[in-house]
Amino acid sequence: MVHKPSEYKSGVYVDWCPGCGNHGIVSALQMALSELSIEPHQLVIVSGVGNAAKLPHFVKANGVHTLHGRLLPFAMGIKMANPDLKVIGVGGDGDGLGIGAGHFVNAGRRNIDMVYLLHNNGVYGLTKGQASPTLKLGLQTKALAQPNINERLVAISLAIASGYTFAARSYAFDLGHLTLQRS
Ligand SMILES: Cc1ncc(C[n+]2csc(CCOP(=O)(O)OP(=O)(O)O)c2C)c(N)n1
Ligand SMILES: [Mg+2]
Repeated sequence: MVHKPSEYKSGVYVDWCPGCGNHGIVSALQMALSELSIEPHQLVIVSGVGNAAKLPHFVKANGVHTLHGRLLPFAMGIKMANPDLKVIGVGGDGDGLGIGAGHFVNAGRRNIDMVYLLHNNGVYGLTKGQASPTLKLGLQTKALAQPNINERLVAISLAIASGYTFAARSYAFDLGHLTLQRS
């Protein structure tokens, strides 16, 4: 049965700030689910902690909001125990590449059949803008006393080095590219 993208909205109030890229990502996800005709009951979305990690609340599907940085072990366990389910992990760059960096690397080694959406905004958004591992050297956010003194981690390079066999990067408001639509 085909569902319109709007039918993948959960009805939970979306409390991300106006203009935040997270809105683009959840819209693209709902468009992709519609295009692939995925039934909400066949899907599980698993997140860690952060602004990005609120996403499972906003999508009509099964959802688990787990611990900071620990979404990948949860998601991999769900997929291995229930291979017929579609499993999507989602979280921020702090969640996935800071506290969860070890899981990020080892999930690539396993490379099981699931999707991981990493919202990369360069900051710990939920806790007001501290530098995440992907913030560029020399950038200063409101929460930093001085410009960032660390080199950034490039998520896509780490993904490829870790063994992920499909790794792609896009822009949060390029919905056509995010959903791999061709004009
Ligand atoms: C174990 C633990 N350490 C620290 C925190 C505080 N904390 C909450 S969210 C967060 C980082 C969020 O950044 P990111 O994952 O990039 O998500 P964003 O808010 O930018 O989408 C931190 C450090 C926590 N909740 N749990
Ligand atoms: Mg972030």
